[in-house]
Amino acid sequence: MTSHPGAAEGHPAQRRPPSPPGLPDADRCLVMGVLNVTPDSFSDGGQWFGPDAAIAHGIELAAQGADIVDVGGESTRPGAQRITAEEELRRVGPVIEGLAAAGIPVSVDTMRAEVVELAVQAGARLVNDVSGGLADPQMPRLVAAAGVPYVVMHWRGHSHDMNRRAVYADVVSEVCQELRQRVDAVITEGVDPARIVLDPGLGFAKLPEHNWALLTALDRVSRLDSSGPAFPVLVGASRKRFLGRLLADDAGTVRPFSGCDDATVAVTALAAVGGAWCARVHQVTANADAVRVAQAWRRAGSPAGHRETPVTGSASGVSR
Ligand code: PMM
Repeated sequence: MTSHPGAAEGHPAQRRPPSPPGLPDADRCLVMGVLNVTPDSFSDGGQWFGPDAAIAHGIELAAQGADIVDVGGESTRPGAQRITAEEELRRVGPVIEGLAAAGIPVSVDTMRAEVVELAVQAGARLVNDVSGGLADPQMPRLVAAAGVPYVVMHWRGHSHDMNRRAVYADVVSEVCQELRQRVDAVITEGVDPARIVLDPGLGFAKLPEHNWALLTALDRVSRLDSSGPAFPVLVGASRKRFLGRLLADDAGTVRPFSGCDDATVAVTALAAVGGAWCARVHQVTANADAVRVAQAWRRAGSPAGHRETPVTGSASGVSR
C-alpha cells in the first residue's frame, strides 16, 4: 500500500491523522451528526422524513456542535430491503442542497455512484459509503473524479443477510485485511489516499464482541494492522444494538435505542481517546462535550501536553 501526505506518524495516542482536504479539522475528534431522511432507519427512522423537517434538524445538529452532518436516504438497519436510486435521490437531494447552502459541511451516506454524482453537485463534501465501494463498482471511480473525501467502511454484504456473515476467527486482523483490500482497490481506481477515511463498520456483519474488539483496536484499524501510515478513522457506535444488549435489564430485555444515548457518549469519549478522527452520532450535544473531554485527556497524557494551549473556560482565566 502506498503512503500518503496526510498520514500521521508516531504513537497513535499522541498524533491523530489530519482531516482530508475540504473537511473541518480540529485538534480533537470531530462529531458527525446523523440525519436519516428515511421512514425506517435504525433508530431515528421517520423522524426527519421530508425536506423541511430534515433541513431544520440538520441546522440544529450543526448548532449543537456537529462538525459534519451525514445525510442518508437508505436505511441500513439489519434486514432492511433496498430502495430505488430515484427514491434515494428524491429524499436526500433537497436536504443536501439546503444544508450546503446554509454553509454546513455535509456528507452523503450512500452506496450508489449515481446518488453521489448529484449529491456532490448539491454540495456534499464527503462520501460515506458503508459498502466501501463493493455495492456499486462505479463508486470509487466517480469519487476519484469528484475529488471528494471517501469513507471506506468494512462491509461484508447487504443488510438483509449481513448477520450470517458475522463469522471471524480474529475480527481485528480480518477487518484490517479486508479494509486493506478495499483501500488498495479504490486507490487503483484513482482515489487519492489522502482523501480516504476508514471505518470498522460497527454492527455491520458484527456481533457485540466483534464491535468491542474493534473499538479497542482503533490504532490497528487506522494503520491497517501494519507499521504504515495512519488513516483517519470514523466510528459509528451511536444507538447500536450492541449497546442495548450491554445495557439489558436483569430479565435480559435489550435496552431500546432511546435509552442508549448515554452509553454512546461513553463510547465516543473512549474512542476519541483511542484516536478516532470522528464519531457519527444521533445526539450531538453530549457527544460534542465528550470529544472535548477526550481532547483534554489526550493533551494531558501526551509528552508535550504541558506545552499545549490549556483548555480554559472561566471569565478570570483560572481553570479548575
Ligand atoms: N452506521 C449506519 C449508517 N451509516 N456510516 C458509517 N460510516 N459508519 C456506520 O457505522 C454507519 C454508517 C447505521 O446506523 P443508523 O441507521 O443509525 O444511521
